[in-house]
Amino acid sequence: TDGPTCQSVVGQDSVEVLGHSFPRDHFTNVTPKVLSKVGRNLHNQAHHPLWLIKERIKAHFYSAYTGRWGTPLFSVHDNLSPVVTVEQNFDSLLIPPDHPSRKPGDNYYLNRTTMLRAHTSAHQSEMVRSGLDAFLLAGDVYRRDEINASHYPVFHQMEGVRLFSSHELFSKVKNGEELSLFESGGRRTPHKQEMHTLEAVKLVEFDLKRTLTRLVTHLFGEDLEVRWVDCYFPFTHPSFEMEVRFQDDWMEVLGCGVMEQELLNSSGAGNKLGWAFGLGLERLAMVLYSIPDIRLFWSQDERFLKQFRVQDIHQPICFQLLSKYPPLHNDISFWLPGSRGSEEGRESFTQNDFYELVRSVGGDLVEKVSLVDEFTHPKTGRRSLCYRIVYRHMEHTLTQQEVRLIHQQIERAAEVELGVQGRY
Ligand code: FA5
Ligand code: MG
Repeated sequence: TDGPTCQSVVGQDSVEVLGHSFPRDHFTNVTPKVLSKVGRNLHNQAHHPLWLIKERIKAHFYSAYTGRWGTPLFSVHDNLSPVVTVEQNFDSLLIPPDHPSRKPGDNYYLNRTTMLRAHTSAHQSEMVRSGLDAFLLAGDVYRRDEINASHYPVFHQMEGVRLFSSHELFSKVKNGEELSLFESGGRRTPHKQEMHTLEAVKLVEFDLKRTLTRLVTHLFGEDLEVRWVDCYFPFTHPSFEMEVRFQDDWMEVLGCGVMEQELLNSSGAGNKLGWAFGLGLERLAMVLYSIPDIRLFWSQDERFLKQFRVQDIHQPICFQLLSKYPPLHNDISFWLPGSRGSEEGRESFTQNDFYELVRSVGGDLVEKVSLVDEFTHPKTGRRSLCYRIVYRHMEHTLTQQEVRLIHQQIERAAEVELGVQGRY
């Protein structure tokens, strides 16, 4: 905020996103690759599978939850910019200044104060402050993360928030007029926040779990196996994750909980209690349509996209997997720069920097990167890592030659950009 005003600086000194210019500083770590995804808005692209899921969730909430006059209770927002302040993404959610989730290694910063949102929860506080009591919010979110079939640096979330006044929460309870939302002198326990009454929290938690169970049952039918896992978020307490059974394993599809009262107090809704959830649209779509790999959502291949072009959003989709072309793998090993605990006091090699580099060179051809070996030289103490990179093209069989070219570019880039010494 106190830097020079850059009016027409392009490229070097500033980052351009969605028609706005952001001055670079030592926090800037967005890459051209990730910026190229900003504005794609897959969730708003008609007939895209993520759009389809979003529309089905919308339709469910519109019809299942109506106000007194038959109007939808939940409003839906899907056009908020993914560029948010650090304050929105973290501070407004009570995430402490030194919390590990703020690490540049895990996030995409435009600069010290601005970032690509890491979750749709970044908008909770402003939406509540604007007076909304029940809303859904869909959007693209950005995280520097590992690379595999269910993790991609850009994915989509749907946030849901519902607030209750004392009257709304207790009106259906016998002698509800005698109950209250808040108590003083209470204690925080694994089940509730200090200022909440147990009866209020239990009703909110029950409504939250029932709402989400109804949602997934609506999407998947009765057969889906679901389980709740206790977890932790700085902005909800108690907090839960929902997992569903997928390909013989449990897959986490959403996080949720009773909103921290401090968040509501500072957003002008201190007289209410609320629940919130955030679900991964890709994860739901993968289970629903048996899409095996998260990269497919970015495919422009007609054979993929046309399968979702239905007249009616409730029409069942019979997704036929495009024939899976065989993978090829290549290993890369290198010595890390310097020795451990170098003087600068800052880690000179981080795993996510390497993942990022692999992805920016190899693009969507990279299916998976995994650490396969680690070695410390007994005399020099130098450390060496070996990663296996699995390459696969979604639309054709890769040749060893094609892969070798990309692999060599990765080897060179790792030496130049990360200062490692190749053992190629
Ligand atoms: C959150 O992002 C919280 N904001 C969720 C929340 C909202 C909690 C409101 C409480 C109240 P988490 O990081 O677990 O939590 O992500 C939520 C969901 O996004 C996950 O359950 C998963 O479905 C999806 N998700 C997370 N990381 C990825 C990824 N790298 N690729 C695809 N989907 C992901
Ligand atoms: Mg999680």
